[in-house]
Amino acid sequence: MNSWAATRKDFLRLLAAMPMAPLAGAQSLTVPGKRPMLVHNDFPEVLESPLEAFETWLTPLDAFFVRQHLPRPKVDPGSWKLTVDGLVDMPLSLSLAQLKAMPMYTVPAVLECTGNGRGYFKPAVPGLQWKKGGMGNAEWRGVKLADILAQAKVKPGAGFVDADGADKGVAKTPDYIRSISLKKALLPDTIVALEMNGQPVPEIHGGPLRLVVPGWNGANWIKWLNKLTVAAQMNNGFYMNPAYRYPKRPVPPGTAVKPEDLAVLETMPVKSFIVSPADGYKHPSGALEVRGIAWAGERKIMKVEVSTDRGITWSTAQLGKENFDSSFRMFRYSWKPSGPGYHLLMSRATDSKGATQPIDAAWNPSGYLWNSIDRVGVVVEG
Ligand SMILES: Nc1nc2c(c(=O)[nH]1)N[C@H]1C(S)=C(S)[C@@H](COP(=O)(O)O)O[C@H]1N2
Ligand SMILES: [Mo]
Repeated sequence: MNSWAATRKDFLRLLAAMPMAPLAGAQSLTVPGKRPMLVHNDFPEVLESPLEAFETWLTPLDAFFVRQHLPRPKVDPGSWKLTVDGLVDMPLSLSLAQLKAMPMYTVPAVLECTGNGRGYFKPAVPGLQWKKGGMGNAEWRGVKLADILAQAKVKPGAGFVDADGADKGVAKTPDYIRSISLKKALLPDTIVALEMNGQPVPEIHGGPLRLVVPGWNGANWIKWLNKLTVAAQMNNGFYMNPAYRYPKRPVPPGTAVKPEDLAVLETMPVKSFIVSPADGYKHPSGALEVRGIAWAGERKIMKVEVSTDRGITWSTAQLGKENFDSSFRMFRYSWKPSGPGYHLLMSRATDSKGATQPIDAAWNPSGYLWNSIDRVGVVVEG
């Protein structure tokens, strides 16, 4: 519909407006292949999932969130190549057909934007004002990155794999490249995905090829993957430094942090959401089922508790049967309201390392890793 020149002009206008002001309530918009989403930007697309997307263990593709820094590249699966170079004995250039001929693995995993929940930090942090829906759980299928690296024969001294997608830098926004440690790259769940929930990875989610880095922040999950470079040192481009860094020690809310006091982010924290009832729900009377989801970076969920008395007492919720590292765990709790009026429902998850959610996530200058205990208000009418 738009010519490139027109869309590029929009993009430059958007860049000029950065850092973005908090949206006074994102609007709904229909994008091809998507149900109405909360729109933070229409170009490049930044779309947040509505809460009902989390009623199921796998997040439906038409409701899965989207986050792009740059305009989407042109994609031609027939001529797609994934090159592997750098500290390797056998540089590779693999077609999709060659990748499909390799052993394929299925990995369920949560993809979560590092800034998911940024909109809840006080004082407010500039940037996309994500609420709860900057994440989703999908079943990814593809080739182990370890198998590709084994073919390329990594040389001694390698420590990192730089991943680059086909999207290119525009104006002052640099090319989007991320480095992951060779240790993470070689884990069996780190895959180069061709499928998402049983379909070819949709273009908007990085099809035909995207990196899946379970438990690590979404920034690492490179879309339209076409280049891997094995290196001794971590890439030091804009998206590794200063972007996606977190204070080495807690800082007073609202303060600046020196670059040398920031460290690269890797795993995501333990987190839970009440999906139903929705905040503001009016309940006629009687028992009410509280349902939600929990997940915990690279770990499993061991326990979810619900409080209906503002955190004074906590009851254990029933956990769903799907129980994998780095994936959603559903929970449910049958609540018998003590009487009519306004009630606050809270959820708190605990992971397989014993980590649990804080009352208030630590403020940080980029608004990353928001994982406060969830709270939803309900009015019981009778
Ligand atoms: N090539 C490329 N990969 C990318 C990005 C990008 O802008 N370009 N954004 C990253 C970020 S910050 C996130 S949160 C996820 C979002 O993936 P999704 O749009 O499929 O939900 O993709 C990551 N991979
Ligand atoms: Mo992100």
